[in-house]
Amino acid sequence: MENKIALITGATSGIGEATARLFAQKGLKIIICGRRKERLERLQAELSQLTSVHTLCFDVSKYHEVTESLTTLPQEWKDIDVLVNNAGNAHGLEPIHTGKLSDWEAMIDINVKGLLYVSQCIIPQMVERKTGHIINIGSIAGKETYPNGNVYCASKAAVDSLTKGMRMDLNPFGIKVTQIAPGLVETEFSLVRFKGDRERAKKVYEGYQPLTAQDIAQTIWFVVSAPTHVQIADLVIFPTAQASATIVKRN
Ligand code: NDP
Ligand code: 8X3
Repeated sequence: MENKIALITGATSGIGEATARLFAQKGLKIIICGRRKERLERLQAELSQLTSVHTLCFDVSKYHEVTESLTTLPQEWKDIDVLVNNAGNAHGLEPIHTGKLSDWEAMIDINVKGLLYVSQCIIPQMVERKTGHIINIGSIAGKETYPNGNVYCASKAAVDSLTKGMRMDLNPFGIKVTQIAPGLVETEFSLVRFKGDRERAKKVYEGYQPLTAQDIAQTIWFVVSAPTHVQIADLVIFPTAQASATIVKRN
């Protein structure tokens, strides 16, 4: 894997940041993306000690920002071997009849359309080179709908479905496509979902040991470093305390 190029969306926190750190330690060249420029620059400064790091500051839900950023990559960064479609969040946790339109639009625009926009820019060179690996970060929410999860669950069900479709369409070109579907991972995820309410976010992870972003990064590395003939299609990962989208054993 050394010297391969990986592009990670949502590398400014949580799972994406942990993946960027681990890939850098393993010697991959990395393109780290996100909207928070100062975080990207800080991470670049740190990880440049280990590997080559390129930053791209754009919003995945803005088609023109995505295409502008990805079509103007310097020549030496264009041949992306590994794409980690990780950027995404939940916005709100409300019953369907009180859900906010702006939250619904954010989740569909970021989690679904954003993943498509980025993929559309990167897949053609993989097809041309007949190589590549796409890792889509789905969620248990895409496999089991839970109360008040409605639109977030639907957006992740779309990721589940798109992953299968990508694997079929890219099969003739030897491109691997993997979905990783975690359960509860303690990151900034709940802070974003609850719009900065730290107390409410903290409660999500109380009374049991949640997964960490590093746990998921290790899983992504396992998937990416599998032998060429091995394609891990779909992985669900829970903390030991979790049995389904809604069953969590808390002390
Ligand atoms: P974080 O909130 O810690 O990270 C989310 C990342 O996505 C940030 O780097 C953020 O960067 C980026 N992002 C969000 N919106 C946009 C946007 N419009 N454009 C570009 N980048 C964006 O959460 P996680 O690390 O937990 O989430 C990563 C992925 O994992 C998401 O797809 C999430 O749905 C999924 N997931 C999370 C689980 C959990 O329990 N935490 C479980 C299952 C799946 P910035 O704000 O700088 O743009
Ligand atoms: C994040 C996990 O259970 O909060 O996708 O939806 S959950």
